[in-house]
Amino acid sequence: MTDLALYITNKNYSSWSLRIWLLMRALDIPFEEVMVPMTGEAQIPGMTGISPTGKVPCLVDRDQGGLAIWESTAITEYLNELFPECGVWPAQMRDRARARALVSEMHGGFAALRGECPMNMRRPPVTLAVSDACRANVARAGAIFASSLDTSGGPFLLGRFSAVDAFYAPVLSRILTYNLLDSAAVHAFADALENLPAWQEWRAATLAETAMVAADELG
Ligand SMILES: N[C@@H](CCC(=O)N[C@@H](CS)C(=O)NCC(=O)O)C(=O)O
Repeated sequence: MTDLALYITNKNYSSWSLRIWLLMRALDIPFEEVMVPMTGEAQIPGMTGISPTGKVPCLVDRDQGGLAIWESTAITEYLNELFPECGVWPAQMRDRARARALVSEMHGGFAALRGECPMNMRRPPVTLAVSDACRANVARAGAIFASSLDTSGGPFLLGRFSAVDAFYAPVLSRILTYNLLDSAAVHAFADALENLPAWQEWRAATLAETAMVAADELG
C-alpha cells in the first residue's frame, strides 16, 4: 500500500500539474489530489513548507514520513520505482531510451511556446501571432508527434500511454487552443487523448473552474 498526495494548482492553466496528474490517473496510480490555488506569484503561498521551490506539482509520500518530491521528471522516476508494473515508461529498453529523451527535451525546452502560449484549456480556439522561435517549437512538436506515431503505430506517441504522452499533452493543448498546427499527427494524438477517461476528467474540471488568470487570457 502507498499513501500519496499530489499537490497541484488551477487545472485550466497549470500545465505542470496536468502532466503528473494525467500520468497517475491514466495509469490508475492511487493518490489524494490537493488543490492549492494559483496566485500569480513565483511561489504558491499554499506550498510553503511542502515544496522547497514553492511550486507544483509536488508528490508527498506519507508512507515515507512525508517525503516530498518536486520537479516533474523526479516525480515521474519515483512513480516508476514505486509502480514498475504500471507502464510509466514503455516496456522495451530502446523505447524507454527514446521516451526519456523526449521527456527531457520537453522538460528543458519549448521555452518560446510555453512563454508565448499559456495553457488555457477551456478557452475556445483562437489564432495567435507568435514568434519564429515559437513556430520552431511547434514544428519540432509536430515532428515528434509524427515520427513517434509512425514508428509506434499509435494510438499514443509510443504505442501505449506513457509518461511521454503526459508530458506532451499540454503542448498539444496549446497547439489546439491557438491554432498553431493542423496535421494528421496532431489530430491523431488529440483523438487518443480525447478518448482517455483521465483527459476527459481533467478537461471537465477545467470547464467547472471559475478562477481567471488575466495574464494567461490571450487573444
Ligand atoms: N520545473 C518544475 C516546474 C513547476 C512549475 O513551474 N509549476 C508552476 C505551475 S504550472 C508553478 O507552481 N508556478 C508557481 C505559480 O504559478 O504560482 C517541474 O518540472 O515540475
